[in-house]
Amino acid sequence: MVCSDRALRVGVCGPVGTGKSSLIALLCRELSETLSLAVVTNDIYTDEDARLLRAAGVLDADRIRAVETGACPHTAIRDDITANLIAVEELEGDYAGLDVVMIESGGDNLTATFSPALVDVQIFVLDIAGGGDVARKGGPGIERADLLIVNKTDLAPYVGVDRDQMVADAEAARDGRPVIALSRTDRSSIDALTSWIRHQFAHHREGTLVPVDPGPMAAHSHAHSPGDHVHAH
Ligand SMILES: Nc1nc2c(ncn2[C@@H]2O[C@H](COP(=O)(O)OP(=O)(O)OP(=O)(O)O)[C@@H](O)[C@H]2O)c(=O)[nH]1
Ligand SMILES: [Mg+2]
Repeated sequence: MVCSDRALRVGVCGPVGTGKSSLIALLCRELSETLSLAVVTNDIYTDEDARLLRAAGVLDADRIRAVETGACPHTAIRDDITANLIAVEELEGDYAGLDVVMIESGGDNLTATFSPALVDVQIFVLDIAGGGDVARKGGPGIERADLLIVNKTDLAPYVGVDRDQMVADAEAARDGRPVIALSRTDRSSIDALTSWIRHQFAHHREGTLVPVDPGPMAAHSHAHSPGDHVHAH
C-alpha cells in the first residue's frame, strides 16, 4: 500500500435534524488545533448548513464550502459525486497539508449512503429522540456505515427511550461494527468520537484504510402525478 498524503474524506449522513452539522462543529472544535480541517456541506436549495457552521466560528469561513444539490441530497453523495469531488479537490488545492475533509449530506432518508469513490469512511447519525426502534429498522447506513452514532443521548429521559437498549439493538444490527452513544454534554462520548476519527486518520496516512461501500440506498422514484418526470434510483 502507498501512503496517502491527500486529506482523509469523512462522510456524515443520516435523516433530517439528527445532529450532523452539530457533530461536525463539535469535531472542528475538538480537532482543529492538531489537525488541518475543512468541511463541505450539501443542501438542496440553500447553503444553510455552511452558514450555520461558519456562524459557529469553528473554522475559518473559507474552509467551509457549500454544494447546492438541486435534488435529493443522496444524488450528490452517491449517484453523481462530481460537485462534491470538485469542492473537496479545490479545498485540498487551496490548503496544502489538509488532514481531514468532512462532507455533510443534506438530511435524507434512512437508507442514504455515500459512494466509496467520494469518502474514505462514513458516519451515519441517528437521533435518540427519533425513537428507540429506529436502530432496529436496519438499512445500509445503520447496518454497515463505518460508524453509527446514536445522538443526543441527553434527551433519552425526556422522550422515554431506553438508551442502553437502543445501543444494544444498533450493535446487534451491525455485526460488530462500532456504535457510539453521543451527546454534546457527555465528555467521554466526545472523546470516543475524536479517538475514532484519529484512528481512521492514522490508517489513512499509513495507506491501510480501504473504503467499504455500505451498499446502495433502497430503490425509489420521485413521480408525483401522472406525466411527471420519473427520477428513479
Ligand atoms: N439535546 C441535544 N441536542 C442536540 C445535540 N446535537 C445536536 N442537537 C440539536 O439538534 C438540532 C439539529 O441539529 P443539526 O446539527 O442542525 O442537525 P442536522 O442533522 O445537521 O440537520 P439537517 O442538516 O437539517 O438534516 C439542533 O437544534 C441542535 O442544537 C445533542 O447532543 N443534544
Ligand atoms: Mg445539517
